[in-house]
Amino acid sequence: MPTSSTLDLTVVIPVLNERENVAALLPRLDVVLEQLECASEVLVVDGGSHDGTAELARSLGARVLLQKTPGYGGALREGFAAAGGEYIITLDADLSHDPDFIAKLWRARSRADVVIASRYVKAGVAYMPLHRKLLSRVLNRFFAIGLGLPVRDLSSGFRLYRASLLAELDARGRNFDVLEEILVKAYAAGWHVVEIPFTYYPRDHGSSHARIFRFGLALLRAFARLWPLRNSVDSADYDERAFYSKIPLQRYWQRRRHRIITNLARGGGRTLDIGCGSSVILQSLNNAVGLDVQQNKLRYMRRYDVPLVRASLTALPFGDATFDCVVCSQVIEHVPEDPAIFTEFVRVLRPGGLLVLGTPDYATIGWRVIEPLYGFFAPGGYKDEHITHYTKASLTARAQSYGFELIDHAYVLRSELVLALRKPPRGDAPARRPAARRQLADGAVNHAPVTGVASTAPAAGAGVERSSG
Ligand SMILES: Nc1nc2c(ncn2[C@@H]2O[C@H](COP(=O)(O)OP(=O)(O)OP(=O)(O)O)[C@@H](O)[C@H]2O)c(=O)[nH]1
Ligand SMILES: [Mg+2]
Repeated sequence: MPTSSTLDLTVVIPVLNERENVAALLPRLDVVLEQLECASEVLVVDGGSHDGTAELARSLGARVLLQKTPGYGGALREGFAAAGGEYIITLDADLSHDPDFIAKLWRARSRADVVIASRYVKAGVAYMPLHRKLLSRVLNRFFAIGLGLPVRDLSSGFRLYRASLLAELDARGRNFDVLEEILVKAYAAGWHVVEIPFTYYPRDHGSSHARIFRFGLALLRAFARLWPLRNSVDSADYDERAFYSKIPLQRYWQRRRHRIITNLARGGGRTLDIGCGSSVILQSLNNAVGLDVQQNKLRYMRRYDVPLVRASLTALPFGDATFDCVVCSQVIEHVPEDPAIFTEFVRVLRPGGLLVLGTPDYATIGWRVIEPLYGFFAPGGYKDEHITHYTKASLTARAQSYGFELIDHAYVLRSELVLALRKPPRGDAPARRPAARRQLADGAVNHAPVTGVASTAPAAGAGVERSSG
């Protein structure tokens, strides 16, 4: 695990019989790093070279690590674990990765958590033998489309990482497939990935370590391993991807819900979106704060410059009457029934404020048909996570008992219900407002800043707040 240290940058170079290339690379690297004017180190990870690469690298001033586990993946993992820099740059030793490009990667570090030197974005170029290039392009497109990753060059090993990200990523791939794995896991955790154009040349000396057939098989296996993770509801950008889904029903469902909720809430003043996930709804509400218990989803949403807070819906870190509107969609069915939920809705809304509340209606034929289908096609998915079941009648009655007035309602495909509820104008005290819960809500359980992502843990009793569909 990277140590928190005084170094700004570690350059990790996996090597296997690269003596001639290392002799040319390391002196050039020294010049580049000198110009960066940061505290840096060069870490060469040797995979058992028998041409004296390790000795030469050491004599040229690099820190050399003798690799214990096999393969390029093992080399990266061991290099990451031993690196002392706040940032890590990985590059190949064979001069395909021009060390001068490091200055561009370094400059781009403020734009993202992972920066890829990319051959396949506009202005990127790859000079490679035709068959290698074809294979590389096909595999890259296959992975990008199959895994829904908005990255053109997934297999580029020339990258900059924020070291803290790698520490929690747990990459396991043995060989070059580790590169795709890191990206899938980075997206799942909500980190921001960008590509900058780069020109790639074939290796200067020595022979390739990429065994095309074996490499292809390992990649296919990696694809099968990564697919469930990429498509899990826990992946940070799940909700946003669902909005652009290629599955017509999922796309329709997401968009219909978006339309209903934003139509009800737009222009509604200061808004709190509870359980925002990475949903486009938060984006569309232009005066909204996003709140969720899942750190990775909030991390993903940082790129949109929207105020974000990590907290539980049973202990909202806001003062009384802070919001004109509260949106809470696809949340309450995921958490146990708790009086604190409505108490908190009432508390943070101003008198006369609007609550837009969405959940599946278990009294509808639509939902009773759709949910078992979900359960069949996605065992262990949403069906098992919907632990509290509401109907229009039960939810309306609950809201009314807290003083809300039902002013409108709509359905997504006659199954998912959205209620528009008005808090009484004079802020009458709700009938069932337990004193103990009030204390929890006001008691600084999760008082997080409104901007940026707070790192506080979810409050006791916090549920998993996420969107399905
Ligand atoms: N430590 C270590 N380094 C490796 C291993 N396999 C490859 N490398 C290094 O990883 C980098 C990338 O490997 P390459 O052989 O260049 O792979 P490639 O770029 O796909 O193929 P060519 O450039 O066409 O040879 C080089 O610096 C290699 O020396 C390994 O098992 N252990
Ligand atoms: Mg190479």
